[in-house]
Amino acid sequence: MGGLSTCRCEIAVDFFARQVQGMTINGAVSAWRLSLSLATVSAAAIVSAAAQTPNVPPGKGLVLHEQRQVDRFVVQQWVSEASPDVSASGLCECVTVVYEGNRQILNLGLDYGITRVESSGSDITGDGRAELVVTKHSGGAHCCESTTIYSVEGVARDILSVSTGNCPGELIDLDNDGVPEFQTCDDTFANAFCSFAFSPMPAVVLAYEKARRAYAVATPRYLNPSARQLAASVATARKAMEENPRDADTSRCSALAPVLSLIYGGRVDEGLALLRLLYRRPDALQLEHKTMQLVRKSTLSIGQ
Ligand SMILES: [Ca+2]
Repeated sequence: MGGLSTCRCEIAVDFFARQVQGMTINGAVSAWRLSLSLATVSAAAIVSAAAQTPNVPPGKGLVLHEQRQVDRFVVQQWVSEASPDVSASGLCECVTVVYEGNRQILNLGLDYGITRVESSGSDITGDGRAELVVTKHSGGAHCCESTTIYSVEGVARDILSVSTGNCPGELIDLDNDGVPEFQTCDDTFANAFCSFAFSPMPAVVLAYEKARRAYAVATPRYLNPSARQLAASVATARKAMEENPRDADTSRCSALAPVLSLIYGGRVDEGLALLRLLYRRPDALQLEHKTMQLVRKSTLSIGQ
């Protein structure tokens, strides 16, 4: 509840500041009078702010499961009356709605998985206000996660919307410029050339681009492997291939790990040259073609 009371006070202060702007204050107004006025206005504003968020089911047969404050928003989760169980991880048959004051800005629809709504913590778009981060997970050990980031300037507008399957994503400021990047991986190659556990999942970075007012894939700018990292990754691949000389699956996926780090880093030709060097089985050409097919198809690789 700490966040709730803090935010309400901000509303109160903002409200008070707006009142002051419209008045002529002479120098005789003392500090304690100001604090007293602020306290009085705060109390009034807290009551009105609390009454602002409507308590209206977003559909038939739904009951309110949880309401919480996220930054300047109120997030309500409504659960199906017919199937009211909510697991410890948050798995439920739920509809999540988001309010800013008395205005509903998002209805995330009916979801049978886990829906999380968080604040980006810092401003991404440059309007001085944090964004809303919505993560949906289907639940279970594998698959599927999606992340949408909304900038709320009047209406909610998505600045990132990405399905990452088995790959979790996180907002992290990789270049310390105050605007977080979105780091995830590409699970396009899961089960394509070997079992899931050994499948390469190249790291991917999406960065916010001011001109496009949206996130775009920017992996080469952030995760281009250094010569040292590449040498270590190639050594690991060679070792795995030597230890499993008869296992074609292991060979394919081991070789692809450093190869894909180059390709996703924007160095496609170098990546393919490395693949030809590392993997010399009869299906080498086939592997190369299928790999590039998957790379081109993926929305998380750079355009080929
Ligand atoms: Ca913003």
